[in-house]
Parts: sequence; C-alpha cells; structure tokens
Amino acid sequence: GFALPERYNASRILFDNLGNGNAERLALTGPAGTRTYRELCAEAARWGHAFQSLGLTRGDRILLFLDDTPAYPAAFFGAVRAGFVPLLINTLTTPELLQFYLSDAGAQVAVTDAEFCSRFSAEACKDTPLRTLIVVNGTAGEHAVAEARNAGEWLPDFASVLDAADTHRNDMAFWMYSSGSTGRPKGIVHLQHDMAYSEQAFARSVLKLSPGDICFSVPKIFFAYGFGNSITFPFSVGAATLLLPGQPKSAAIFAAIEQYRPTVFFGLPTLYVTLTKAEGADAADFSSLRMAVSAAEVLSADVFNGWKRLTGLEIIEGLGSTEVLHIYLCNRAETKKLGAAGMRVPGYEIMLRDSDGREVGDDEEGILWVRGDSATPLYWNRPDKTAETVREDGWIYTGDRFVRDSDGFHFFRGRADDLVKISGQWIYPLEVELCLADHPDVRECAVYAAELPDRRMTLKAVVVMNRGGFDATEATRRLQDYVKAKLLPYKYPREVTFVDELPKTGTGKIDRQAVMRM
Ligand code: 3SK
Repeated sequence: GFALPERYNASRILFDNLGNGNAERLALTGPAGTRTYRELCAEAARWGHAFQSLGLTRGDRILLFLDDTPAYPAAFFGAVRAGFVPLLINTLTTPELLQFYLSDAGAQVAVTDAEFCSRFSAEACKDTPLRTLIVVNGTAGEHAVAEARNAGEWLPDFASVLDAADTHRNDMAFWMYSSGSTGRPKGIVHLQHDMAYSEQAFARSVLKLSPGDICFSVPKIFFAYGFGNSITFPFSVGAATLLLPGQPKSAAIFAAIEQYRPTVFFGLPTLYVTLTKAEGADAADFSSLRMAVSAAEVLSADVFNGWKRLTGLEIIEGLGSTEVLHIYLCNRAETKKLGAAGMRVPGYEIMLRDSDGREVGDDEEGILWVRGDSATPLYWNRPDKTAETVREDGWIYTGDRFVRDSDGFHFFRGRADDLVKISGQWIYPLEVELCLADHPDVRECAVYAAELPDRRMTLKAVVVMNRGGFDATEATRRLQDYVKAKLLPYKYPREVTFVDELPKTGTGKIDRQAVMRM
C-alpha cells in the first residue's frame, strides 16, 4: 500500500498545491476559463461554505450533473473538503435515471449547468428529496426544484478559505454510478484515500507527470477514466488540465490541442478512430503532445497505426474500472504489446482464475480478479451486488476473461458469460470482432450473438467501412472469408450489416445495446 495519514481528506489533492510552491501555477485551462491553484482553491472553499449554509450534515450526498468546466473541480473539492459526498453523474442521463439517482443517494442538493436545468423536470424530481438546485455557467432556466440558486451571484459572498473536514482516510468521499446496461445502476462508493492511491499506483508509474504537463482528457470528468485524467492526476503534481465543455467534435479537439498545447492526451479507441479519419486531421498540430493514452475498449492495430502515422505517438493502452477507480493493467512506453490491455500496474494484485476458483497459468484463459486499495468497498444499498463483485479480502471479481502471456501481458477475451454456441461450435464474439476490426477496409465494427426465431444462436456483425461505394454482398463475403482464414472456418459473422456510424454511449464506447437494435 501507499502510506497516507489516518486523518485524511481527499481535497488535499487540490489544496496541498497552496503550500508547495504551486499556488500561482495554472491548474485549469481551456475555452471555459483558466484558474491558478490559488484561484481554484478559493473557489472550492466558497463552494464548501455554500453547501454548509444549506444545512447539510457530514456525509450528505450532493449530485453533480455537470459538463467539464472549472465549476466541476471547484464544486467537487468544495463538497469533499466540507465533508459532503458528491455524486458524479453522466449528463446524458434520462429523467427516469436521474430520479433514481436522486432517490437512491438521498440527494437534497444538486449542481448543474444552466443548459441542463430543464433536465430537473417534474418527472425527474418526483418523490425525490431534492430541494435546492445550484446553477453554474449561466442562470437558472426551467426546472421543477423548489429552490434554485445562481452560483455566479451566490458564491462570491462566502469565505475563500475553508479547513478540511476531519475525515478518516477510510470515510466515504464520492460516488459514481455503474452504467447499468443491465439492471439498475449501482452507486459505486469511493473513499477518501482512493484518489491518492490510484495516482500513486497508475499515474506515477505510467504517466510520470510533472508540473509542466497539461492533461487533456476527451472522456469527461463524470466518467472514472476522465476523472482521474483531468482531476486526480494533474492536481496531485501541480500540473494543469485542459477542460473542453460540449460535445467532443473533432474540429474542437484539434483546435483545443493547437491553442492550449496539452502534453498528455487521453481517449478511447472509438475517439482515436474518429480523429484519425476526421477532416482537418492532417493539418492539425499535435506537436505539444508527448503521450496518448487509451482505455475502456480493446485498441486494434489499425487504430494504433493510424494515430501513429498522424501524430508520431504510440498510444499507451490500459484497462481499468469504475470499481477500482482507474487503470490497473497497462502497457508502458518502454514495454508494450499491441492488442494487450497490458501488465499489472504496481499497487494492484491481479489473478486469473478458472470457473472452479483455481488460479490458471500463463497462456491459459481465466477470469480476472483484481485487488488494490482504490477499489470500492461496496455498492450503495446493494448487498446482493456487492457480494457478487467485492469478494473475500477485498478481491474484485471483474467478470472479464483474460489470457496472460509469459511476459506478464494480459489479453482480453470477452466477458465471462459471452461464450455462444453457433452451429454446434463455441465462439467468443469478441474474438471475431477483433479479427474483423483488423481488416484494412474496416473502420470499426461490433460483433454480437443473436437469437434466431427458431431459438438457435447466430453471429452478427455491424460494420463501418473506410470508404463508401462498395457492393454489400461482395464485401460481406470478403469479410467473412478474411475471418475464416484468420481464425477458424466456423468463426465468422453469419450476417453483416453496413452502417455509416456505430452508436456510442455517453462515455464514447460502442453502445452495444443500440448496435443490437440496428
Ligand atoms: O474502462 C476502463 O478501462 C476504465 C479505465 C479507467 C477508469 C475507469 C474505467 C472504466
């Protein structure tokens, strides 16, 4: 483990910069405004006082429904410093889910951007404890909350200094919700020490940030990956972060890189595909970047090579989870393998076990278990789901299948329950998807098993080609032949649908539920 004092409050990640010579350094940059560490700490302190003035008690939850602007880290650290527990919520949330989050967390206070006010509709607020909505980046518009306050007018009256709540390092600090693609989302509880642990484990060993760095994460702060990239890691070392609000369009990303000159870039494979093929990519100036990181999905050789051709940078691929807070398997600039999620990150223990619970050896497939001190102790109010995931001695059961090679690299093989029998033969759809994605004509694709009317299973692929103007029947045969030749003759998609674009989730991953409806 990494040593932290018993009494520890996670707001120190920001506030320690006041006492170590970083106070006048830039903490935030980007089109939504700049802040030095001194300015950001003052703003966070005002937020803490403002929350306290609403009569909340220690441990009360505050829902943050925010885009990436300076208000996000300010409200987050203000809440944590004052002893409250922020919930980081995806801004694509439906009214029904927002109502669930407010009720599940018992949040009496929420913070949102002016543009999202109308999301706090009568439907979303019905039967919830929400009583105050604090509005940032504009003034309150239409909403159904009893009381709204405009942060711009209200906050300046509060003091710009605030002592940290006397929390234990194991006290609850913040929550994120699981995406809930199956069943209702689960509140993933993180503790005061978790941010520091993920920084000391992953960021120090892989990113090696220094105060001169500027991080730019296109995945947003409400996503655990973006939260570490934009907040925990840069603020832990007095570096800066570039925040880009709004929809991450390629042109806006290129312009932000050129104007604000970030040094470390964070994306997902789907984003790298889009950027590599985007209009204006060849003319964009990437010279400020020293590193590009990818997580959340398997990175194909095509995407890796395309980005390298464009920028000269070799993407560093890793894998993490919201439960563990950030990346626990990663490649390094010095040691990497294409297609691998990477090696164990120091600070995390990794184990592959078969379905009987026995550890498997190199080159054998097993379910990945991970243990490390940034992992959640529980899902809020869900002892059933907690018991499935948080196992004995803090081991987290991920449900992901992996193979580890003799060099310690881990290769994702799909979910534990992904195996399907098609024409009497077992197939993992992901294996077919990865193979198809490597075809030179394929820009991106998703492969999934579907039930036929006669209850048999079949394998379907939805594909975006690099260029239009092809014959679908001929292209289908070409892609099928390619996979049959590369894998085995029965491992091919029986049906191929060509589309212009794959649907994406709020966090930029391929939306597999939506793909299956295409
Ligand atoms: O999906 C991932 O790989 C990931 C990485 C870092 C933090 C959170 C997640 C889900």
